[in-house]
Amino acid sequence: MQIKNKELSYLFSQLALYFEIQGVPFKPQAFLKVKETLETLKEDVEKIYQKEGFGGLENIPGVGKGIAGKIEEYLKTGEIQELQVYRKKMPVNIEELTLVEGIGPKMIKELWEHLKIKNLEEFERAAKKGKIAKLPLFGEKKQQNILEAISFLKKSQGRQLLANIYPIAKRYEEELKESGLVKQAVVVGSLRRMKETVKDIDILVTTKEPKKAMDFFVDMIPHEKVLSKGKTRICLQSYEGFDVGIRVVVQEVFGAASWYFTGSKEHNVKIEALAKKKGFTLSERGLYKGKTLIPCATEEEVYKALGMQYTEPELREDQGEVEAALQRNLPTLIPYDALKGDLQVQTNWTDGKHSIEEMAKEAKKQGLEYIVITDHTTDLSIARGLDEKKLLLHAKEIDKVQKKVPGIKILKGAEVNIRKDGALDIANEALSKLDVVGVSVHSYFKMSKKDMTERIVRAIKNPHVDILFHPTGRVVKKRDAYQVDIDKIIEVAKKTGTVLEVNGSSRMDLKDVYAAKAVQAGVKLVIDSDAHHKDHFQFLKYGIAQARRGWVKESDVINTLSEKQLLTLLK
Ligand code: DGT
Ligand code: ZN
Repeated sequence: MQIKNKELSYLFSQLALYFEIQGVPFKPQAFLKVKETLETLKEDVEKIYQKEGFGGLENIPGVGKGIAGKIEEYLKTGEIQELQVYRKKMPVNIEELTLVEGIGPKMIKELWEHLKIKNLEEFERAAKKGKIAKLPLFGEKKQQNILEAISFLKKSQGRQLLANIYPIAKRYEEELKESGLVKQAVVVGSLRRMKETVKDIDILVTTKEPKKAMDFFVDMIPHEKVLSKGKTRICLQSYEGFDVGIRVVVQEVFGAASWYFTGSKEHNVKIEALAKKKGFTLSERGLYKGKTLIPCATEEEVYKALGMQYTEPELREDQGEVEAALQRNLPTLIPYDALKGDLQVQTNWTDGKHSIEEMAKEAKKQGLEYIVITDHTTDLSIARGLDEKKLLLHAKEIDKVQKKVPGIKILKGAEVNIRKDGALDIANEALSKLDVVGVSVHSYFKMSKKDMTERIVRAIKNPHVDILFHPTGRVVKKRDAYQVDIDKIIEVAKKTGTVLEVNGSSRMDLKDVYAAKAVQAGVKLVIDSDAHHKDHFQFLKYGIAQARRGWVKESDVINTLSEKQLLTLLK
């Protein structure tokens, strides 16, 4: 990527935050749009400007006169004056503060105006002293929640959410391959295993021209600084704060090296011991019998030499996969292209960004055969949840859109709230008219384990309920799961034929190990994107990844079925 594009996209995200805080309408969205465009733009804005002038900038999608002016200003002066003014007036690390669960722009403004709070540390200190509770938008309970949220945030700092780092890593991998300088390039480490959070990006390449390839790499990656540099390895600290490294190896050891750097460490340790037992030594330097290198250009050859089945990266966590691979007993994991539908999609009827029609069209474009529109219901007032009457209008609208968008089936559903006592916020009569009913917890997260479990059990025993959405309520890097007896939920789901969701958005809930438990108990799963925006259908792959990490097969997942088969199977 191009460094100026990267810097500008960061500045526009900053502007968006400041404008949002000031309550300026529309502009924040426009700035965010440009930020996204710049992030993926192949050409360098600086070159565009040099070649085509101001008009060239205006030709970039989403860039009008005003924004083109800001880009020009930055290219000429290295600054955007308007942003400088904001930064002077309110020198707050807004990005950091918005990471705290439950904190929005208005609150950040209040924190600054009343207490001059600039960052997370000052926020935490003030909360500990009880100063936050006294602010109009806060209060005693909110202060307590903030302290918990901050402590949670601190624990996960330094790790990136898979969905945020995966596209970046894949782009680097692609650009390296396209450069013509490398023979092979593969992202390794926890990213390749598709772990829910990832510390760094590591890329392994084979090349005849290590020096050239590494220079290209340094040019390609917008970085703060070079952390380390050797003949075959270089590590940079990226603009976003995480490390990106590249390592060059020779063809004959690519199999062993990519195996080694993919990990996990626990998986590696076990395999290394096994190799030793069989008279080999295996490390990042290759597979050896005595002093003789056994050339392995692929990981398949490494596993084969050890008398094992090839083990998919998602399984390499020492969760029994080594033993299973020795017995040729590994499951065939659900493929990344296996989903035919998405059973959790929100629209602008509640808290989604786009209309039913826009979401349906996009889903079709993504190759899905059906989607279920599952807008929120009554109790979720921040999302303007639908009541029984509005659900009927919603259904009518779906019928109308269905006529306009052929080639994808739009099913009727809802994301129904489970109340404190386990009752639902929509009457059974109305539920019976929907194709798919999903339920979820959106309130009273802090109940005892026993009460929460009973609450959910009561809800899924309702004969109209098909799916329990995001069963443990966590949001990765934001919020821990609520206290719940997952084994009990699985047991009742099995009895009632309730499907459990693996949510591909930042919830990643069920998480890998729970998904494994569920399918072992014979419970069916659904993998959803939980899309609130057209771009969110891509989250399906992260959901599939978590399912694969939980040893899930295609036959365990109901949205691999055709629409007809699916509807027959549901309660
Ligand atoms: P991360 O970075 O925390 O998200 O997780 P990983 O798995 O990417 O860990 P990282 O980057 O520290 O190391 C990359 C791989 O290198 C790791 O997955 C396995 C391998 N590795 C690192 N340390 C050791 C070790 O002490 N023994 C063995 N056998 N392998 C190791
Ligand atoms: Zn790593």
